[in-house]
Amino acid sequence: MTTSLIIVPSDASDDPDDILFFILLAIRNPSPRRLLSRLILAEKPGPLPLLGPLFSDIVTTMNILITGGSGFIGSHTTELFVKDGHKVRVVDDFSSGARDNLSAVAGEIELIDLDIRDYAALEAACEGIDTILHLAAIPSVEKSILEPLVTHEVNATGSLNIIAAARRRDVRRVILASSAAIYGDYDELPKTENSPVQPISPYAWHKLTGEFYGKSYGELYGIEFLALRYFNVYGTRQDPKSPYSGVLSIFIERSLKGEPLTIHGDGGQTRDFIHVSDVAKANQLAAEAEWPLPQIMNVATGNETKIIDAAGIIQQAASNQAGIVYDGPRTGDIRRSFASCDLLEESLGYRPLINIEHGLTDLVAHSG
Ligand code: UD2
Repeated sequence: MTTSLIIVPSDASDDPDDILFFILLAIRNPSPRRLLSRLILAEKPGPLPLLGPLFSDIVTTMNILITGGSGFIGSHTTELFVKDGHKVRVVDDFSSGARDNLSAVAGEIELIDLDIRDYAALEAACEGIDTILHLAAIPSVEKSILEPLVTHEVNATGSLNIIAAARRRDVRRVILASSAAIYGDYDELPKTENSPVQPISPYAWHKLTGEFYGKSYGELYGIEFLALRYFNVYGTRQDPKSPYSGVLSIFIERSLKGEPLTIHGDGGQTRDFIHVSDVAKANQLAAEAEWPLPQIMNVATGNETKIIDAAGIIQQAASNQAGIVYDGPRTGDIRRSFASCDLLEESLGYRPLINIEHGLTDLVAHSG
């Protein structure tokens, strides 16, 4: 890991109140990055002027391996790390991702075409890496029900491969992309990291298995392990083509074609929809934050949105008058889902920024 010091020019504010404010925040927030995000959250007039002649941003660059880096969440996250000056190695087998998703950073990353089931190749790819962000998976509940063995191999054994390879190659930190699916149908709301886990699909078991392996390796070998439980992620590059794609990507595609939207059930079911750029930011902060951190964190907004309301926002943004067709509810559909994201805020100093109206309107505008 490389650490460099950047000195802020001394023409910044030397107001004693600002300097005192900065020192107090610095004491409470030993991580410079966390400090900066706190400064932004505090709505003071921009972080740099506050630092004054005292200086101070310590920028730490790392060698990060992102599995599934060409996918929907992976490619947005990869772009963010590159933008921030980190050295990124992407491992992907392009089973659901695409090289095109990485076109903006193609010359700036190392890209290795491999399947995470190939342990030897994976271990070699971990050489010289500080942190792994493990996003590669077959992220489909339905596929895990239809093909439990192959999805187990990729999602569960694949995660163990990552953690075992990290240990062999002295990788300091492993971050696993986990899922709200782990909470299953338990009706406590909002879901906190202490809510009981009740997997009701092979996919949820795969993710929970990865969490347990990670925790064990943390205890046995001192690997800094954390699992981020993503809720319903949406944004550009999400594939709308399968019937099991995220509801918002399906609604946007149909709206742009002027087709009616199909709602399963009465549309009163809710989800905690989080924009992919907020997820990418949470990934980045989790990689950069100082240890210790909680081992499990929800990545969500804390807001619940009815499916019928999301449909309305999309139809309006796309000027789609084709209406809604109601279909029977999906078997096993969860009625309400939203998360507490207090732990995310306390630990990483971050609260997702993009609200659903803005996120969807913008997405429709960019999907045309
Ligand atoms: C999400 C994940 C799933 C699993 C699950 C765990 C996605 C795409 N799916 O399923 O992999 O992790 O959470 O709890 O992230 N709907 C419609 N019309 C449509 C499509 C969907 O009404 O054309 C409804 C669907 O019945 C559900 C809601 O929209 O009530 C959200 O569906 P989803 O598939 O986007 O997400 P979810 O939470 O069911």
